[in-house]
Amino acid sequence: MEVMQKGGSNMIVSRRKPTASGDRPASARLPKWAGLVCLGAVLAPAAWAQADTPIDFTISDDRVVPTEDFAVKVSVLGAAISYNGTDFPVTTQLIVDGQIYEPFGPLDDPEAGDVNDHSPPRHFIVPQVFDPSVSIAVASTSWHFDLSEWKSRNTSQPSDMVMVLRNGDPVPNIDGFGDQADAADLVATYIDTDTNTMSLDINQVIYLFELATDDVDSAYADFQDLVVLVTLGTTPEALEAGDMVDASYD
Ligand SMILES: [Ca+2]
Repeated sequence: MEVMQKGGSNMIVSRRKPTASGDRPASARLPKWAGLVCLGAVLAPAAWAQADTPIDFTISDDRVVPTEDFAVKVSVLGAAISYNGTDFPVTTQLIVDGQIYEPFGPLDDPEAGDVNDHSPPRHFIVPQVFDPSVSIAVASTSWHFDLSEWKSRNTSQPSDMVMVLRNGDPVPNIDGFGDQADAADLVATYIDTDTNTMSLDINQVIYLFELATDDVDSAYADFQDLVVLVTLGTTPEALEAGDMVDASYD
């Protein structure tokens, strides 16, 4: 996904970037959620009612790139990847300006870093203000039962296996594999049920990671193996003072 600025800093328009799968038939490379990634949305300027001052940012491929000084909060809203009732470990890290943050445990340790444990959402505010144009990325890895590495994603590298949700996007309509919760269940707190669209602040994005398969047409592809919310603010203190909205799911 590539987002371009148009008509000033407050207008952000997205378009789908050709991918390596571009030589496949169109019908084969457009999963049922394709419209979500294409929509990206035109963002309204600052007339947004929220606790913190909005931070302008663009999304280049899947990287969040703020256009002014910023602080960042990362929230693991949930994870759901399992087979025959056994959970696969999932680990994650935040990368800001090349610095790695692992507040929820190491990316390379499926035991100490596992966030697929049905816990309530986890939140972390990086205690630092960053310069504009520094990119933010989220990495994630799933692990097999024997604790061997399974799939890895990093939002700094565009992938069909990561979806990005912003305010106004349609709610993902993807069934969870087996008895897992649906992607929509994991983001339920951020859904406007009147319009069936995502209701996020202008300074927020949600990443939906598929960590079971590299095939978007697979039944395993349910895009809730890890769900991460990124919130930008002016300072760590401002983020701390903001509403800490928790999602809940089974
Ligand atoms: Ca799943």
